[in-house]
Amino acid sequence: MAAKSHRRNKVGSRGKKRHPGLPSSKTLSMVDLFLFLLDSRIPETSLQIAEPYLSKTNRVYVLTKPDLADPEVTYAWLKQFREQGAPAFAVECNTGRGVYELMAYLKRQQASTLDKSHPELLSRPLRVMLFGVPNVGKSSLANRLLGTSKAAFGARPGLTRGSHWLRRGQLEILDTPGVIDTSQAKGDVLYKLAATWAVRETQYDEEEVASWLAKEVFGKDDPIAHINEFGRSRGLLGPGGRVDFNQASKAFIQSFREGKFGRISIEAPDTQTPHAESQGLE
Ligand SMILES: Nc1nc2c(ncn2[C@@H]2O[C@H](COP(=O)(O)OP(=O)(O)OP(=O)(O)O)[C@@H](O)[C@H]2O)c(=O)[nH]1
Ligand SMILES: [Mg+2]
Repeated sequence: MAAKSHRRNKVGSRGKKRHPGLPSSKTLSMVDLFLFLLDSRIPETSLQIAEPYLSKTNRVYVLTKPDLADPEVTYAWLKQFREQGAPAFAVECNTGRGVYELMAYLKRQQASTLDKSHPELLSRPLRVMLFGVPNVGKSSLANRLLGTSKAAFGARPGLTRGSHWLRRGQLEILDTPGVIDTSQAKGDVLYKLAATWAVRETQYDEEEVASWLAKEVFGKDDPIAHINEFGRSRGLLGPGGRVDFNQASKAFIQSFREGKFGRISIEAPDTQTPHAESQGLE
């Protein structure tokens, strides 16, 4: 009995961790391909934190929100994944850029579901599961691939509550909630997840995250002074005309999230060094 319930706690292969919000193992056994969504700004962290949940087989990487990341760094990530033998795509769900390439790949995979011994029978739909940290763009990708707006999406993490199958033609998509446990994330991992809004506001301290961004991503020696200057430029003043540091920190993070400082990759493959100055952000 214990062994059986243990088996239910695996995703896609043996020994993987399972969150209670994930689809049942029966549903998972129906999935042909796992689309593993990684935020283009932090692919390494998105991957590391989700890795314990998902099998290495039948995995396709999708770098999301590439419009917010340095295009050269995103290209380098795609190259690295492909050199490691994993199919990888960058898809901008807001505009649909890159969705054609992913769709063409899925169509080729779908064609291979044709039963070779009975070619007179129609091939069955391809079943694809979307998986990734909260707010990475899973529901937006489901909508793009299916040409609908059936999957609810929004700016805050934790919007999708349960797993849902959505279908159009020969494609079935399982949209999942962001079930990866981020509650244990600390230090740089937490700051990166917070900066890209993969965790809720209650999980981090805005002032710490903004200071980390200013220091580690923008290379500022005096991050506090930098955020104060930013706050002053935005008129975020408190009593006595002093900068409201908390409001300034929140606005600084939000500006980063919206790409107002430019297209910034926080993480790059080993061969690349992301640096705000080199991306013309100053
Ligand atoms: N800039 C940018 N924003 C995007 C892109 N794709 C999705 N978003 C935005 O990212 C936010 C999260 O999108 P969702 O599709 O709800 O993300 P999710 O992974 O389903 O989120 P949960 O269900 O909460 O885990 C929304 O505000 C989307 O508009 C993109 O390519 N570029
Ligand atoms: Mg969602």
